[in-house]
Amino acid sequence: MATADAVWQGGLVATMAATGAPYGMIEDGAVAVRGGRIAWVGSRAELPASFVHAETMTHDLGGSVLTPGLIDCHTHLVFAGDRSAEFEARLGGISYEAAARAGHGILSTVAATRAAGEAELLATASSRLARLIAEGVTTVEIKSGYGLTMTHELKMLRVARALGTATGVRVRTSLLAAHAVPPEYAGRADAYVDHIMHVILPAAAQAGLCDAVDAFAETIAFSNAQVDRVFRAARALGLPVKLHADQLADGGGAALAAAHGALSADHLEYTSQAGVRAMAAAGTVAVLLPGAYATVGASQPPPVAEFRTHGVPMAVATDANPGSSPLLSLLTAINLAACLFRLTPEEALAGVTRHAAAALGLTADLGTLEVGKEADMVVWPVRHPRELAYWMGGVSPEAVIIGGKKIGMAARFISTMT
Ligand code: DI6
Ligand code: FE
Repeated sequence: MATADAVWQGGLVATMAATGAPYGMIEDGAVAVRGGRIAWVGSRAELPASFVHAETMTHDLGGSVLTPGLIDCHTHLVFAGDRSAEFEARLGGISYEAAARAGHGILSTVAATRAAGEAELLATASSRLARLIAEGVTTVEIKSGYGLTMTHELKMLRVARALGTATGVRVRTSLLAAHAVPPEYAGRADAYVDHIMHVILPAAAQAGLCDAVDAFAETIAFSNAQVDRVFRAARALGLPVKLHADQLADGGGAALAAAHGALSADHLEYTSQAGVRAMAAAGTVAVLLPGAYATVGASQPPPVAEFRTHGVPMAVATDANPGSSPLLSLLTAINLAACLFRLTPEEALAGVTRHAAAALGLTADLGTLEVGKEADMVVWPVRHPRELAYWMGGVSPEAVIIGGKKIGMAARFISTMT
């Protein structure tokens, strides 16, 4: 049996694996890491002595909680401009849809993002990403969708990739060219969809810049028939799809996503029973976005009880974006999911670990602390994992580990380093 590079032990290990134990929990657990992956996980008393040699770095958790790295599976982190005035106006009574129709909304961010250079976008998105990382996020999905031309969509996706290189965080990109009809195609949505299918999508795929294709199915955005065309083109290129669905009304978006075998359908406040059933049959993950729900002042929560009944996995994400969800805290997202959508703290934490990995198609490598997976882990200064959904702000990791390497570190861990 080979030696471990590092062992983390002496705390509560919340593996988040579906073992039957709450949180997949192991009291006084140990995780052995080799070559950036998890080589062994279990009760500390049972850790085979053969794993620990003179070169093995041993970290004492000191009673803290170890979880998988958090995964934010739905963000729009790359954008320019500021929509705080629109926020103020909406609080004054204008609806999100009315603001969008009046040309504020998404299109105002499109204008600012087109005008911004790559360096500016990288700088502003880096500081947003830093705030997610500071709360234990080790994998983040980032969408395009504020460029809406080939040049500007590819620019956004390059910035998203560069964020991964610059920070060491795992970044998955989604092409969201079907986010809004750009001004130059006003009244000609189908012609813009043709342009996505024949120009933007093939260019993004060819450049290896997108890991998935997303769309916004809504009356203020694209019809189901238009989304269907985009998704067919995506799948013809071998790209998985996902959908912003049923956020403002039941448009049958969940069923449309399921019909395409989508990785996820996101928002889902108005999803019908038929939509839930279709998602269950297709294995499509429900991504719940309580930041958007709260910010747009929605009143109908997503059908959480139906998702439970039908076994649809629920993920939770920030939807970080300048309009409907200016939320840069994944821990706040899980608190909101618990308070507003009545997820249990365990469901909420599974929503940013195991099920978020599934929403990105990364189950084989991420989302739980199990042998063979990447050693992406977070040490938390709490006594029980339920506290991660309980506190409203203020919890910071003691250490963040990506692929076995520490990227954030409290003093007591630094002192154990050789
Ligand atoms: N759903 C959202 O919540 C965001 N986009 C989307 O499709 C909103 C984006 C924005 O308002 O800028
Ligand atoms: Fe979104």
